[in-house]
Amino acid sequence: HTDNDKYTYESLTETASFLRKQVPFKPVIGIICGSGMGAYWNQGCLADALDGKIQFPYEVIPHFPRSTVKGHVGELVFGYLTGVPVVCMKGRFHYYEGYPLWKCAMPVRVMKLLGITHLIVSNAAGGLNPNFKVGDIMLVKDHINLMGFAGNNPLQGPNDDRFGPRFPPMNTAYSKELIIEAKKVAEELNMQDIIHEGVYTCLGGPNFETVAELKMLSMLGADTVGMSTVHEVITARHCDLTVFAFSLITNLCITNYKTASNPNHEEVIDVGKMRESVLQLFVQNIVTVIAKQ
Ligand code: R1P
Repeated sequence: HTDNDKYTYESLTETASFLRKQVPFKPVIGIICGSGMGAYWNQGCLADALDGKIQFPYEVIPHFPRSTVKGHVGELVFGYLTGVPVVCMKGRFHYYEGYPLWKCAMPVRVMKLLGITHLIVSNAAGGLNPNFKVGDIMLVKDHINLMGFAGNNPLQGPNDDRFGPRFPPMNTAYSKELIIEAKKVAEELNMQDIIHEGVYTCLGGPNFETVAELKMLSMLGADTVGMSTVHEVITARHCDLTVFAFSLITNLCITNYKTASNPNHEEVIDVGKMRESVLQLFVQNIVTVIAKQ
């Protein structure tokens, strides 16, 4: 995984100028739509709801990886959300697809070069916290970079100071201010009963976790577990983007040996569909708040 020297500032600038030439406005917010935000089905993704859409399938964008998740429509979609110019990733790249972490996260740098100042990251995750129910939303206040513990990090390799510093801090990764604002938005939408705050952790996947692994994660203080987000957020903070992230709880983690039911990707999609409209409204209102700042 050392070919990240091909993804230099210059080559990502080429990607950004390819896009800039075809989009007549500058996005101010980037939104990563994962499994919880409709990225895995054709209709109902937040990206489809943008006004004045301009879409780029990932395969036409220079230097971009391609989505390999089944039924996954991989596109970068530019448009306006409640009048605010945004760029949405409809579908993301995962480590389990065979991409190294820096490549999974490279679209974040492209969005930065395009001019975004804020990144909204959504994911579908398993709920470890016993107070969480399926369909609840957890605002991410922190993460545990488990793959980082094992020496795997999207920022590995030569550092380019034009993106950010060699040793970026991560203790303030998730904007406290935006968490406060998101809670206000949730109250306005009468969603306060399904909103929590907590710690996300990412494993490499693609298999779901064993009982012993989930018990361990729970002991470590993780509230949700998934297979994304952490490397995107590290890359975003490295280049000084303000980050807001949330998990849609699509299944409850099984931490005993008596339960025979298996977690599966279908339930992840079903819960995403169930929360489709409310989550779109939630993100839309947060975008409005950010744009007013
Ligand atoms: C598993 O069902 C998929 O759902 C989550 C996991 O990371 C995995 O990709 O998706 P997102 O994190 O992309 O939302």
